[in-house]
Amino acid sequence: MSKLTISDQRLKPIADKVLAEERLTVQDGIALYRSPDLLAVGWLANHVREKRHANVTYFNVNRHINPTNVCVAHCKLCAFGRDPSAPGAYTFALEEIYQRAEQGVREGATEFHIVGGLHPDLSFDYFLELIRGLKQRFGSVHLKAFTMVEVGYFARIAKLSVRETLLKMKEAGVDSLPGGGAEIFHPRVRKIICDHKVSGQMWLSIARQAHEIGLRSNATMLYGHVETEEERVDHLVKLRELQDQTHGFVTFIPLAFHPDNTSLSYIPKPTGYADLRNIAIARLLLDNFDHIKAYWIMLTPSIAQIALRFGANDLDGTVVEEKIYHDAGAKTSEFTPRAELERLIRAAGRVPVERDTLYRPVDRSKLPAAPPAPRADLVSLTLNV
Ligand code: V47
Repeated sequence: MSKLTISDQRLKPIADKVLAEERLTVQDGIALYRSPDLLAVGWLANHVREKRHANVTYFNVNRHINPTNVCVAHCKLCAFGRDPSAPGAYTFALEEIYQRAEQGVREGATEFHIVGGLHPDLSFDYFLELIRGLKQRFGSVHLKAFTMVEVGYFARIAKLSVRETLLKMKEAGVDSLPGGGAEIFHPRVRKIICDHKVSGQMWLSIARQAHEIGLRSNATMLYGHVETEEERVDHLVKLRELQDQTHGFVTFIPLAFHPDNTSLSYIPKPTGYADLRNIAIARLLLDNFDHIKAYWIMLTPSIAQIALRFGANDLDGTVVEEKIYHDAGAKTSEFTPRAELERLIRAAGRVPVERDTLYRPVDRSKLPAAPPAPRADLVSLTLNV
């Protein structure tokens, strides 16, 4: 590894702590955000990353499924949610979801990432049925389904406690929860960007309860809108405190705000500099998280690749179909084949390892055979009858 060169001398005491594996404080976090010396911040994050993971960089083969974009929340940050009768509103029938899932299995997916809008007319039972149906058909695929925000909404419409809701989800076949909906926990920010979502406190409480019943989850932070550096550090420290207690978070994913087609479209687009800084500071502050993910869809593959030298040790997956970022103006592809993910990782001097959702290496020779693709002639025959 190259030598650390610090041009911003205020970073020196923080560097000493990182090298001594001491926990960083809120003030350290703010200093890292304010320092112009991004390369030194990145060096320190890379040091921590290499101590934990050496050269290994994870990716997975997954498929995102968004059952509906109909949503009652009307978050200002979001370009995905629609009113039921708005142009572009959709809700998949269960059969359509199973078809998408089957295609995912044929492509080798080991994970379905399932999140959607807060639909005013679909019951909690509909979503339980969806999960049961997926588990029945594709039992070996990990179901990472429903954010804390959706769990809070299900509990409300089904008139259940959060714990009962989570237990029913687990019983139906949910294996873990994705990290979305966390945004920034501070109430000042939530009031502006996502007024009707569960509070930050509630998001954390739902995550805690999920972990307590054995459902692990991810965590995210949405940056680059109206939040201050103090509010970002507060968000990260709150996640660190909960992780100290539950050890239930698997990975942390910093998410850059994409403004197009949202009510906050006057906010400038994220910069590569901000992206790398957020990855690096997450790696440094979240000393009790094993993994920091550079989500290539949001960062672009080029920045995600550089992030592998700024603290990240995971590129996320093949994804295939992505709506939340693309509705908000993302110009990335919706799909990156595994060979390309491996190429990006190798070109950054790292060693690619395919993982499952819980970061166990995937041995493809042990996976069940994928179902055969439907024969085009038979499909058209059926449709013609
Ligand atoms: O919860 C919504 C964010 C999240 C916008 O857990 C936006 O493995 C930017 O959580 N600009 C969904 N961001 C994505 C997400 C995620 C992605 C990849 C992996 C995992 C995981 C989770 O996207 C939302 C919200 O925080 N979001 N709208 C927007 N306009």
